[in-house]
Order: sequence, then C-alpha cells, then structure tokens
Amino acid sequence: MLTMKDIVREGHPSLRDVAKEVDLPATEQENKLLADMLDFLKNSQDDKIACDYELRPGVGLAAPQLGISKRMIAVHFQDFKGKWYSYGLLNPKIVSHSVEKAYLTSGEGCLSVDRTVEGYVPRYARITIKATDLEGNPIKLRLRDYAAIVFQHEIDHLDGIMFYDHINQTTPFAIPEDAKAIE
Ligand code: K2U
Ligand code: NI
Repeated sequence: MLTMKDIVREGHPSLRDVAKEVDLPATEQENKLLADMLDFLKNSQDDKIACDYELRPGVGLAAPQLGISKRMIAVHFQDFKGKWYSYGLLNPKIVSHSVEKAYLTSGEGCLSVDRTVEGYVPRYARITIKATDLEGNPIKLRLRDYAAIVFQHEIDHLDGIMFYDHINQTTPFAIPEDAKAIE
C-alpha cells in the first residue's frame, strides 16, 4: 500500500515537470498504480488506517507526487451536496471552462507541501474534463465548485503547477475578481 514515504515533497523535479501522456491501453503496472493511488486516498480518509499508517488525509493524488511523471490522477471525495467522486483517471484534460472563477475560502494545501501557504487560489468555477477511466473507458465529467477545484488542483500537478503559483503574492487574500467563494 502507498504511504506518506512514497509521496515526494517540494524540490523534487517531478513536481515541476510536464508529465507524459499514458499510451493506451494502459499496462497492468499503470492500472495497478492508479488503483493503489485511489486506495491511498480511501485509506487516508479512514481514521484508524490513517492513524496506524500516519497518513495525511487527501482528496486527490497525482502520479508526479509519487515521482512518476505520467498523466494519471486519483480523486476520492464527496462534494458539499454529498455526491461522491471516486475515480482513477488517465490523461485527464480540461476541454472547456467557465469565465467565472471560484476559490476555497479556506485556501488550499498539498500532500507534497509540508508547510502552510496562506491565500486564495483562484480557479475556474466550472470545467468539463475528458479522460480514460480505470476500466479503459472514455469518460466526460462536468464539474463545478468544490469538485472543479479538486480536479484542477490534481490536473495542475500534471503540468508542474503548484497551488501557491496561483496565489497573488502581494495581496494573497485579495478577493479574486469575478470569483465565487466556496466555503
Ligand atoms: O494533490 C494533493 O496534494 C492533494 C490535496 C488536494 C487538494 C487540496 C486543496 C484543495 C483541493 C484539493 C489534498 O487533498 S490536501 C488535504 C485536503 C484534505 C481534505 C480536504 C481538502 C484538502
Ligand atoms: Ni497537491
């Protein structure tokens, strides 16, 4: 099982590289890695397992965070209406997005960042993504608000972008123009 020792931290080159597309169909090894990434997130949200294995809770994970520069992400979370999003995705791509932005009023964190970086992270309020799922099927997801933010955080990792790259360095808590606050 994956644990925190498998997650690379700031300064590791894979966090700043542009990850490579996965040739389809994915290999058995790639599918196992993606399944392991999803299991890590589930384990990190199980109080007993997270405590026993000292896992930080996570709602998303990208392969570059494991030092693997491939376009693979996993997400496992409920949105504020209680809808579950639990996916292992290959080659996710944002195919359209809103002009309107959104940001988490709590700011963002990252499993690869062992420090608090304060400030609002402006992202698109609504996105449509296309990807290939763990079963090898093409998938299209229309996402908004918190779900859109989580997926953008993970897809950023595939392009070497960290959440704090989006924070206004001079006025980190300035309300991003035309943006909706997600509590
Ligand atoms: O990519 C990662 O490092 C996982 C992040 C994803 C994330 C952070 C902030 C906003 C959206 C996505 C971790 O999940 S950070 C820890 C966390 C745990 C529960 C809820 C929010 C953030
Ligand atoms: Ni992150």
